[in-house]
Formats: sequence, C-alpha cells, structure tokens
Amino acid sequence: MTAAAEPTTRATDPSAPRTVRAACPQDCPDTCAMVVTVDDAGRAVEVRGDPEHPYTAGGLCVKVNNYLDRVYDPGRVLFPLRRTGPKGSGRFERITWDDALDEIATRFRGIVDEHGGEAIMPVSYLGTQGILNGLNVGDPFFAKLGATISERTYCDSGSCTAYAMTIGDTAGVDPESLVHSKFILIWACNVMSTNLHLWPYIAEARKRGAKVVVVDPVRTRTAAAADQHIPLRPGTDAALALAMAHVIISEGLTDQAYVDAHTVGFPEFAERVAQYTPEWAAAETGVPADTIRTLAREYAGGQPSVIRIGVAVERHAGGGQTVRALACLPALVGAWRKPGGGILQLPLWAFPVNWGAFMRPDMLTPGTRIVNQFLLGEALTGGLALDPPIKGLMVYNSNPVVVCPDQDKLIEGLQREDLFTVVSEQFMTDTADYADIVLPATTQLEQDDIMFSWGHLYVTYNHRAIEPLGEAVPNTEMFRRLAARMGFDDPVFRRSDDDMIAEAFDWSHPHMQGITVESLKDKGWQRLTVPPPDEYAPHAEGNFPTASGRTELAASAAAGGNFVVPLFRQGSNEFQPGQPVDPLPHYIPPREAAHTDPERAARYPLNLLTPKSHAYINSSFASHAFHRRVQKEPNVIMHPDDAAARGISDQDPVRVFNDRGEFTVLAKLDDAVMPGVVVSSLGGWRKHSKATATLAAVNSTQFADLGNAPTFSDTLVEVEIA
Ligand SMILES: Nc1nc2c(c(=O)[nH]1)N[C@H]1C(S)=C(S)[C@@H](COP(=O)(O)OP(=O)(O)OC[C@H]3O[C@@H](n4cnc5c(=O)[nH]c(N)nc54)[C@H](O)[C@@H]3O)O[C@H]1N2
Ligand SMILES: Nc1nc2c(c(=O)[nH]1)N[C@H]1C(S)=C(S)[C@@H](COP(=O)(O)OP(=O)(O)OC[C@H]3O[C@@H](n4cnc5c(=O)[nH]c(N)nc54)[C@H](O)[C@@H]3O)O[C@H]1N2
Ligand code: SF4
Ligand SMILES: [Mo]
Repeated sequence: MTAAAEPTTRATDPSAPRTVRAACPQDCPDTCAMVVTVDDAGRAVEVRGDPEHPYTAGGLCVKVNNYLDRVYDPGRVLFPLRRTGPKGSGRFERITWDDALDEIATRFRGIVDEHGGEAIMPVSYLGTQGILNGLNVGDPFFAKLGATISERTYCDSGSCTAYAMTIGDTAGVDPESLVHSKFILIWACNVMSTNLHLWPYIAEARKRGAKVVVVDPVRTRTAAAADQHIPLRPGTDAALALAMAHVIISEGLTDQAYVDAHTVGFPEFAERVAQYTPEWAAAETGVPADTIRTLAREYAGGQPSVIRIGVAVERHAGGGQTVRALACLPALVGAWRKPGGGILQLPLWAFPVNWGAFMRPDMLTPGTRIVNQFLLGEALTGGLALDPPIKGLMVYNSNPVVVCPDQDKLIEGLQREDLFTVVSEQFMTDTADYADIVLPATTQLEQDDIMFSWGHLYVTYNHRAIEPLGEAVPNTEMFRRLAARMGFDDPVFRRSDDDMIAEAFDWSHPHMQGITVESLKDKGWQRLTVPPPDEYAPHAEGNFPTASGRTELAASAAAGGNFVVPLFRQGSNEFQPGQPVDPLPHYIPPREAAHTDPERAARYPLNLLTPKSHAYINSSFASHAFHRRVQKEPNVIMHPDDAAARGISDQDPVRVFNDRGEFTVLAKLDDAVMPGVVVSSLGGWRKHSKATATLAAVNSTQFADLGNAPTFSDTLVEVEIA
C-alpha cells in the first residue's frame, strides 16, 4: 500500500497558513492529487500537484496550473440570477436563493401538474467527476420528480459496451505497469494532451527498450514523440485491428496455450478474420499491407505488449466493433500473462463505487421514457414527437451548446419562450445564456468530495480548502435545497456530504482493505488494495469477469443485443436490449465516406475530426484569457494539398460546412493531417467564435453501433474561404 507522508490537512494554529489535500475534479483520466495553500485570511494562494503521489508526481497540467485564476475569476457566477433580456442575450439580474428556489419549485410543479413529470428533462455530464457532485448528483431528485431519463453517452459508452462484451468490466492493465511493456500501441489517444501523466511511464518503458507506435489520422504531439506513427483513414480502425488478427493467426503467432485455456470462440473467430487480409485492410484504411504485417508481427512478438485505447476510437459508425476487435488481440498473443501486457481502457472498473446509493434506480417509475442527450436539439424542437413535450430543462455539470451535436437546432430549442430552463454553473457559458434561472456553483476548492479515477488505481479525497465564494453551493447542497423546496422528504434528500462520503464506496470490498474515510481524509489518497504495478497481471490465469470467465472472442453477451452500460443512463441500471449483435467482431465502415455515401462525399469530401484541445477540458477553461492565449484562435487544420485545391492559404478565415450547419475559423496548413482529413479541436465557445457557431453545428446525432456512442469522427464537411 502506498500513501502520502506528511504534511497537509489542517495545521494546529488555525490562523496560520495551512496546506490542504485536494483532488483535481476535471473529467480527465489523471485525477491529480493537489495540495492547496490557504493564507490566514482564508484565501487560497497556491495550488500545486502533490509531489508524493506516484502518478501526479508534483505536476498538474497547462489546464489546471492556474486553477486559482478560475476560482477567483471575476466572471464567476456567485449569486442566483434571473433572466431580464431575451433568451441568449446574457442579461440577468441578481435574486435571492429564496426567490430562485420558489420560482423553480413553482414552475416545476406547474409543469408536472399540467404535463406530467416527463415534461422535465435533466441535462448533465462531467463538469466535475467527484462521486458526490458529479455524474449522479441529481439522479434521485429527477427520479422522484418522474422526469425524463437522460441518457448520457458522451464518452466511452460504446467502448464500454464492447469492452464488457469481450473481457468484462475489468480494470485491465495498471497504467503504472506500462514501464514493463515491450510494445506499446497507442490507438486514437493523444496521451501528451489528454492523459499527460501516463507519458512518463511510456517514456520509461522506451528507455527499457519498448517500441511505441501511434495509430491516428493525425501526427499529434504524441504521434510525433513515438517511434512510429501509422496514419489511417478515420473510422477504419476495425479493419486494421482485424487484419492484425488475420496476420497473427495465419502466421502462427498466437499464444495457443493461452488461447485454448482462456478464450471462447477461437475457431469461429479465426474463420471470421480469414477474410480480413492485409491487402483488403490496406485499401480500406490507407495503411500499406506490409506496414500492417510488420505491426502485427511486432505486436505479437513484443511481449508483454499493451494497447492504450483512447475514447476517440469509438466515435464512428463501427466504433463498438472496433473496440471488440482490439480487446480480442491481447488474448491471442498471450499479452495478459505478464505485468504491462493487455489492454488499457478505463481502470475505473477497479473502484468499488457504490453507484446505487447515488443513482438510486429503485426510485424510478418503471417505464419512464429515456431521451439521449445528443438528441436534445430535436427533443426541444418537436423532431422526436415527444408526448409530453419537454417544458422544463435543468442543466448542471455540462455545457451542451458546445459539446452536443446539432448545435443550431439546440439553440432553436433553447430559445423557446415556453421552455423553462435552469442552469447551475460556475461561469456564464453559452448554455447559461439561455437560462431563465442561473444557480451559482462552487469550484473544487470550495467543496468536499471523493474521487475515483479512470486513469490510475488511487482513491483521492478532496478537502474543502476555502469557504464558498458569494452564495455558490456544491451540487449536493443545491439538490438538497431543491428537494426541500419541492417538499421531497425521503431520507436520500437529507444526506449530508459526510453521509454521502460514507456511502461512496463498498468499503468492505477487497480493493478497499486498509482504506477508510478517516485514512483518506488524513492521507489524501491511497492506492486500491491491488497488487503493486510490478506484479499486477490480473488475467495471467484468465479470470475475466465475463459469463465464461474467458476473453469472449465470440461474445455470449451479444445475444442479448446492444446495451448501454448503467453508468451512462441517468438513474437507471436497466439494460435496454436492442437487436441481437453479431457475436464475432466485424468491420462496419464509416457512415460518411466516399465508398459508403458517394453522393454526400461528392458535396462534402473532407472528414472532420474534433478531438480535445490541449489547453481546455472539453469546453471548460475556454473563457479564460490565459487558456485562450495558449490554445490560440480556433482553427481547422488542413493538409496543404487540400488547401491548395481550394485556394486557401494559411490563416485565411474559412467556412467549414455541411447540410447540418457551418462554423467559421482560421485555416492552418499542416501536413500533420492526412489529405482528406481536417481537424478542429473541441471547446471554444460560441460567443467567442467568428460567426456565432462552433464545430458542434456540423456534427450528426447518429449513434455508433454499440452503446449509443457519438459519431463525431464520422463527419463529412467542405471547407471554403469565408
Ligand atoms: N487537454 C485535454 N485533455 C483532456 C480533455 C480535454 O478536453 N482536453 N478531455 C478529457 C476527456 S473528457 C476525454 S474523453 C479524453 C479523451 O482523450 P483522447 O481519447 O485522447 O481523445 P481525443 O483527443 O478526442 O482524440 C485522440 C486522438 O484520436 C484521433 N482520432 C479521432 N478519430 C479517430 C479515428 O476514427 N481513429 C483513430 N485511430 N484516431 C482517431 C484524433 O486525431 C486524436 O489525436 O481526454 C480527457 N483529457
Ligand atoms: N464534437 C465533439 N463533441 C464532444 C466531444 C468531442 O470530442 N467532439 N467529446 C465528448 C466528450 S468525450 C465529453 S466527456 C463531453 C464533455 O461535455 P461536458 O461534461 O458538458 O464538459 P464541459 O464542456 O467541460 O462542461 C462542463 C460544465 O460544467 C461546469 N461545472 C464544473 N464544475 C461544476 C460543478 O461543480 N457544478 C456545476 N453545476 N457545474 C460545474 C463547467 O463550468 C462547465 O461549463 O463532450 C462531448 N462532446
Ligand atoms: S486536468 Fe488532468 S492532468 Fe490536469 S491537473 Fe486535472 S487531472 Fe491532472
Ligand atoms: Mo470524455
């Protein structure tokens, strides 16, 4: 067990400057342990990374280094506000909490009485990922209200369905054991921007002789730092993965003893992949057949080998089957036998979070309708023919105007005069501009919380470091106040933050031995009670948490159909089985591509990718001057040949458009992107944009094949001089 030594919690002299242990709340795999210094006036004066924490190792990142500037930003929403101008105008007046709660309760009650609870829809995601204030904080309230269930499949939902079907809800490889890997395959993940603290482990492995390969249509800073970059056409990843399986099997590179003992469906799988030759995959992906052969041989031969998949791998029509194919590979080559071998997706599954105590699916009215948040624009404008229509909206922990596809329709919906919208925020985002009532939310320094991680195996405690600014409240307190005003008196609404912390984990779980609320409060963070990274090989002997206990090359769970992992659906732990899924991994080409939709491709020949910005977390931080300076003006990166064909020069303002919408940014010419691919990174706000819209205006609301995942990378556009 690893734990931090001195100092931090409170110093004995209450008036002396003190240091407080905290945790970065952002939706980022790294969940850094922070140390906050607070002066004797109760003002936070420094936030830094905890040097004792093995993973954080004293460093935060460009997003959060200046966290105090966010906390004390003059633009913070510090008091409840009521709209005074037209929707979207951003004109508001300060009101009291009492007035705000009265108005919300009166309006919500009126809507429920007239139209039923389903006429209210919550919209939320991961502005903070603390167990208390994050994903599930509003679930019991909206379940009690009988509101529409909000499906939140923004991030890794398709990947999780596919992963669970194949190897179960296992933590997979411990990121810290990557130092032992001999071959590291980074697939659709820009580690140096999005998972920064993993890089030192990769660098160490390299020092010890590992080869690092990146599969990405773009030569990102991560790809540039690797030994090899393999660019491929967006959304064709499964073709590459299946061709790797083809080479591994046809050339006898399998670890047959491991396959025989710890997989099911090998004969059918082998028969299936026989058709996916490297030559076929080369035509599909643009990767030369010889490169595919070499990749497969080196991957199989470089044991232990590891695949680090990014969230971006799911964002196209066949994203789910892509993850199915990738999750099969480690078993074929026996990668799981040693520490540092296997696949790394979300080690989150190792944390025994007591989700039920926060989601409270038992409080839902059976049969309550479910609406996916990607469809919010359509839901608000009548496109889904909802009965009852959505009359009330409550947004918290999210900025849908920037992160949700179909932006123009969403704006149209938010402008509806008969829609009552409440937004809880730290800042006046593009979404908050459309609120009737805005409620002020605290930042992480002003609230207690407890954190799992989706990038390492440490539990982290976040002590409140300072008093809430103005009248801001944590989300927990906001829902306590709302529930009280609605007259909801169930015990769940009377829980204090301490009560919730006590319920956060199954403390008796084997992974929590020696970890208690008290020890966490004291130490700040502790590693789960799992073997140390040098010995962490959870599937050396199989033991996959699947129905068969094996890697399911042929997935038995596919018979039950497509499903959404409970985490991604507000309040609900019910699977909603769809059509049965082919149990064997297969190739589903991108929906928007020249060979699948030639008519669309003729009009919109360029494939737009919208990955994460280096200096923002999703759309958070995109209003701060420092971050905007680092990120620079929003742009679209194009290959010089594509630009030349359109008469576009570097830094020209350009329109990026398709039949769904358009946005205007600067062109950046760079051969880091493949011809035919253009890249504009997510996060910039609409109100800062050149022409009122951002990239979400061109994204489609269509789901990927599994888990109702988004298809952001499956988007054709054209670009022209603005
Ligand atoms: N700096 C920063 N860090 C972040 C975030 C942030 O906004 N900014 N957000 C956090 C969140 S919520 C998440 S989900 C993670 C996501 O982190 P990542 O998984 O790294 O996601 P992205 O940056 O969106 O995309 C990674 C890479 O995938 C590539 N890509 C896109 N489509 C495809 C494809 O079809 N195939 C292949 N092979 N590659 C493709 C892109 O070119 C990009 O370089 O990052 C987290 N960390
Ligand atoms: N085109 C495109 N779209 C994408 C993606 C993409 O790659 N491309 N990525 C998708 C992914 S992976 C993700 S995870 C989503 C992210 O989508 P969101 O989770 O909506 O992320 P943010 O845009 O950062 O918005 C979070 C908001 O919550 C607020 N907030 C922070 N803490 C608190 C709090 O304690 N209380 C309250 N009430 N509010 C708080 C922040 O100020 C911020 O405005 O976007 C998705 N959308
Ligand atoms: S955003 Fe990620 S890398 Fe940056 S401080 Fe937070 S957890 Fe660490
Ligand atoms: Mo995400």
